Amino acid sequence: MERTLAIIKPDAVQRQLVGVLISEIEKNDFHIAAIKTQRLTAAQAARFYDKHRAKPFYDSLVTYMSSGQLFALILEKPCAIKDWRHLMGPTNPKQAEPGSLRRLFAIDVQQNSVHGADSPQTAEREINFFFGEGG
Ligand code: DAT
Ligand code: MG
Repeated sequence: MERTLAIIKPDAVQRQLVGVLISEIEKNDFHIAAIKTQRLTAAQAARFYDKHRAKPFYDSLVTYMSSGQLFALILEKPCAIKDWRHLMGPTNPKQAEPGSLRRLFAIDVQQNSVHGADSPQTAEREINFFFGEGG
């Protein structure tokens, strides 16, 4: 069984889409192994997205990700990492296929409603970020 880290981002929480998104997660046969709600500080959001620090959108991304409550989840399924990325759709909702979560719910490329780890290494790092010691 593979594990991945998912986030229901502040734009989705703010629009009361948590239940709908969890319903999609369950319909697609992911097991929710853990879930927590948290509001990141700007410093925590900056650390979470550290690999994007040179990008032009980094400061705006950090402000947005620390702007409100989010939900972090550990999802379990065979091929959880790939399957969750597929269900989310690409980063930019305009490029997402119908039925993908970002196509259905995202506001724009930044406020794109959901996050998913992109590799086994990232999944372990991000699970540890939210659910590890001191998380
Ligand atoms: P993903 O969330 O699909 O893994 P990413 O890791 O490339 O995408 O980027 C992380 C987040 O940064 C993304 O969910 C939203 C934001 N972002 C990415 N590209 C952006 C852009 N061109 N303009 C604004 N925000 C962007
Ligand atoms: Mg990414």
